[in-house]
Amino acid sequence: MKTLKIAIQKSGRLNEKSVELLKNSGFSFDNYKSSLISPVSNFPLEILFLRDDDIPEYVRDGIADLGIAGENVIKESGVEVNHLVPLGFGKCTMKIAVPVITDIVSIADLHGKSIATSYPLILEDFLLKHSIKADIRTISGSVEISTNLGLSHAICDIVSTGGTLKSNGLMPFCNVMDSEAMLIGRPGIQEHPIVQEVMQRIRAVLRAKDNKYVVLNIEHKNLDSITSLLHGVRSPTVVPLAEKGWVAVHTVIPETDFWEKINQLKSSGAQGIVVLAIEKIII
Ligand code: PRT
Ligand code: ZN
Repeated sequence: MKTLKIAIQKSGRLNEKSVELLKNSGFSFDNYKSSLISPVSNFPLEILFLRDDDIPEYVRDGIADLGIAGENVIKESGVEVNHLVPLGFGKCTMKIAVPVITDIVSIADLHGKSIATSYPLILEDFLLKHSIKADIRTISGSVEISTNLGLSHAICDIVSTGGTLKSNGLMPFCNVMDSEAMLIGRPGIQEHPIVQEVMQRIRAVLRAKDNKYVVLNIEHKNLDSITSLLHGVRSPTVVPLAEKGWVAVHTVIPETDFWEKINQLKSSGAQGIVVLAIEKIII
């Protein structure tokens, strides 16, 4: 079978998590800092290590069949690629930020102002949607110091914790877009059997991450009230215990409302609750 290529960031914020995700998905490859391409030894796939900005174009042009990049980078590239699987890491928000002391208090106040950014296309699109005419100043890095240097009235940049804004005397003003790492593919490639397999494996790892495997003991007479609380992969597994009238229940609980569910289970008589991490969930 023909080997496909997946492009991931060579170094930077998305590199480690992309490598971890692919390795957890069962793809074995070497991750030497010097290599630009690494074959997967147990699957017809090759890993290309690139700058994140190049990934959407490489995927569109067919140099890579798949890629992992931030949605912000994909949108800014203006390239048409298919968004296949949101990957849940590299989460951030692109925001417009203004100096702590400013006369910009509403979006309309951005009219006629200058805004510095490394993401001119995303900003232009946002301003157009709000019918604002502003002067977009494209700069390639250290956007957050541009207001202090008198280069612009506001900035538009990626914010994660907000620490960088704060240390530069800026405050978030409005959200432009949310972003996370995304598995992308050239249009149509998702029908390819290798891509289907890659997506199935990645989804299995992501699903597992979002859930916990839970084993608990309960008196048989309380079983109905416990099972009504559980919406696991299917109905829970119930195993009799050596002690008469007692059973063990095995189930999967989503991370999102984990503690709420555990407390409800305890209130319904669950005892000896054991929680285990899951490696993969295949449905
Ligand atoms: O070398 P290469 O071109 O591949 O990488 P890069 O330097 O262009 O990108 P990199 O590695 O910094 O980020 C890769 C991707 O991670 C981005 O495109 C986003 O999708 C995502 N991401 C998630 C972030 C952040 N969080 C983030 N906090 N990208 C950048 N930042 C920067 C931001 O630009 C700002 O300078 O962190 C600063 C703000 O952080 P806080 O925590 O202080 O708010
Ligand atoms: Zn980059």
